[in-house]
Order: sequence, then C-alpha cells, then structure tokens
Amino acid sequence: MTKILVIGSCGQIGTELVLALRTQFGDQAVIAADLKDECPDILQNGPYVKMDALDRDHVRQYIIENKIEQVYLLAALLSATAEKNPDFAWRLNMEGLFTILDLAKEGHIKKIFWPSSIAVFGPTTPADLTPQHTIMEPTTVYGISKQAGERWCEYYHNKFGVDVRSIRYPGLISYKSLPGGGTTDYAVDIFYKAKSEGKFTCFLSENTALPMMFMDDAIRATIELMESPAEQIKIRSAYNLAGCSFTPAQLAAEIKALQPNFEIDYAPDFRQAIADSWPNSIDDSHATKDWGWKAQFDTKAMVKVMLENVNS
Ligand code: NAD
Ligand code: AKB
Repeated sequence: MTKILVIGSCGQIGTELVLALRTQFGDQAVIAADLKDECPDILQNGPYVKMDALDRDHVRQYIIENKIEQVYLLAALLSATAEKNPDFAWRLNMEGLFTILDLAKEGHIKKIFWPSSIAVFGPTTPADLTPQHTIMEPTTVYGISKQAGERWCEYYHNKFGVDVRSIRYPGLISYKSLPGGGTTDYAVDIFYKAKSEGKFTCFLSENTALPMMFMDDAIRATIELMESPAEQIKIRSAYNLAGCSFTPAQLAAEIKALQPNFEIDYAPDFRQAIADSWPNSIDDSHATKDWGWKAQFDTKAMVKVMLENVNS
C-alpha cells in the first residue's frame, strides 16, 4: 500500500483531494494532516494527524517513521490573506516546501505534489491565453512565493532527481468546502449569496476576467498529473491549466439565466489590484500534449452544478 500524506488537508482543495485519493487508493492509505485539532466530519473515513507544516522536526519524523511515499503539500496563505501578513506568508509558503523537497532529496519521499497558481504571472505578462513560458513578474507576496517555489521545485528535480509535480491552478470553484482567503473567492461566495439572499455585492469590478476552474476538474488534473509516467512530465516548475474564464458580469448572467431574481452590484476593494495583475485566460496546451489534460466543465456546466449543490 502506497502511503500518501496530504498536508493542509482541511482546506478548499485538500478536503476534496483527500476524498478523491481515498476513493482511488483506499481510505487507510491517505493520511489527512492539518493545523486543526479535529478532523472535519467529511474526512473521518480515514486517518488524520494534527501537523504544522512549519514544524520541520515533526514533519520529518512523521514522514520517515510512517514510511510516507507521496506528499501533497497544500498548506499556504492565499493571495488576499498573504497581502495582510507578507512576512508570515513568505515563511509558510516557502519553509514547508523546503522541508518536503529535502526529504525527497534524501530518498524518504518518492513523489511530491506542490500547487502553484496563476498568481505567478503579473501585469507585464500577456493577459490573454497566457503561454506556459512567458514574462513572469508577479506583484503580490503570494505570487512571488509561488514563482520562487516553482524555481526551487525545478532546481531540486534537475539537481537531485526529485520527482516533484505542480500545476498553476486558476481560481477554484467548489461546493463541498469553502475557499480560504483568495482573490478568486468571489466566484464561490456569489453562489451562497444567490441562494440565500438573491443578491451579491462583488469585491471585483464587473469586467474583471480571470481564469477559473470547477473543483472536479482540478482534482482530476492533480491525480492525472501525479499518476502519469515520470518521463511524460516535461515541466518540473508547474503546468499552466485552463478551465473556464469569465468576468463577474458574465458569471452573474449565467446565474440569472437559472435564477431570474438574482441581482449583483459591485464594490471593488484591495483585491481588485491583485486581480488586475493576473491573466484573463490561460493556454494549457503543454499539459494537454504532455499528459493528456482536458477540462470538462465550462462556465455554464459549473454554474448549474453549483446552484444545484450549494446550500442556502
Ligand atoms: P485553504 O486556505 O482553503 O486551505 C489551506 C489549509 O492549510 C487549511 O486547512 C489550513 O488550516 C491549512 N494550513 C495552514 N497553515 C498550515 C500549517 N502551518 N500546517 C498545516 N496546515 C496548515 O487553501 P486551498 O485553497 O485549499 O489551497 C491549497 C493550495 O493550493 C495552496 O498552496 C494554494 O496556494 C494553492 N492554490 C489554490 C487555489 C484555489 O483557488 N483554491 C488556486 C491556486 C493555488
Ligand atoms: C487566490 O485567489 O489567491 C487563489 C489563486 C488563484 O491562487 N484562488
């Protein structure tokens, strides 16, 4: 049995990733780990350990003693939260990664997944169908940490043969778990407010296009990337990945088509500047060519599933 550890497992991605990995590899094979004292109900079908990604000694001891072969390292501060606490964001987003990369370098871990983000791009990046290889001058502490993380992942692969794989996730949209402090969170919040109040005030302006993806696609991409033969993984920084792209106005129109009483207005805050520095849409042809990636959910399909499943 391959033992898999998911650090940061109680967040938006971790919750669904742990469930999907347990379905594929068995409940006991996938250990959920997070800062939280208690494991959320939804993850109680398998093992849970309280773990601080910054506690290097505990992480090392746990991984070595329990013969963990694969680590998904999800613990991080996201873009909006990171801007409020840059020093800690840099520390959390980088130190945890080095602990895991070093364990792999020493031969204790066989495979690592570490997520990057569209935040690695900046205002000087071509915004439409942003290519895999292009100008990357991020202007947020989160983006800087993700870009640095990508460089270190590639370095550890080239220099020490570490099998590390990564995706530049777009904004992720889900209903099983809530988002945790990002700039794209409006695209989840909007569904809760649509269902509970029939109206939503958006913290981004109406014509702010951003790359987004439904969580089912993101989880499938992650596991497909991790299960692909190593020789197919040509990019060891992080792969561009595209799902759907839309503006708040376009998303609102799709919601209104299914829920005609829905209303939206706009009150942009500090997150507008972050969103303005990110791409409108992504070219993910390298992921398609190298490991066969193809998104299944467009905006319309995602909106339908979200409205059907979000509890008001
Ligand atoms: P989240 O904020 O929802 O979850 C993060 C989890 O990590 C939380 O459960 C938190 O308790 C845990 N955590 C925080 N500090 C920790 C620590 N020191 N030790 C252990 N656990 C800790 O984040 P998410 O949306 O699930 O994102 C996971 C990863 O994916 C992050 O690296 C993020 O940058 C990346 N990502 C997410 C998105 C998105 O839209 N959700 C997009 C791009 C990249
Ligand atoms: C955020 O908005 O910070 C995240 C991301 C795109 O990395 N959702």
